[in-house]
Amino acid sequence: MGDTIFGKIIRRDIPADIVYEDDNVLAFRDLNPQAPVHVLFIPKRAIATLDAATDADAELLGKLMLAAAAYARSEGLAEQGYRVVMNCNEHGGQTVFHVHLHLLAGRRMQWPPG
Ligand code: D5M
Repeated sequence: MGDTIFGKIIRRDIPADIVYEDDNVLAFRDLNPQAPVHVLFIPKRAIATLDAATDADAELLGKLMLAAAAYARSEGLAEQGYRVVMNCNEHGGQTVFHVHLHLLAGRRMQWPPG
């Protein structure tokens, strides 16, 4: 599995605005925010895409979701609500091939997404 820009962020080779970290998950602000709050949650152990995930990744992906939910709650975002998105491969809009969960909040989201 190739390294990505997110691997460099995990290793602190390049800077990022890190807002949350635990043993399994790192979260930092998106460089190109699409909402007033736009944070990316990534597993420290890289999985290229959701399509590449296996049963062995179930716990880690669950932790990713729960970390995003806990962060949203701790930042007071949960009551008004938020959106989490995971893009997969080209038509899904994935550009960085290290699984990541987008947490978007601070405005009313539209549906369907573009
Ligand atoms: O989302 C990839 C996201 O990653 C996209 O919203 C930009 C963001 N990005 C790319 N490089 C960086 C760095 N260095 N810091 C913070 N955010 C970054 P995708 O779902 O793959 O399209």
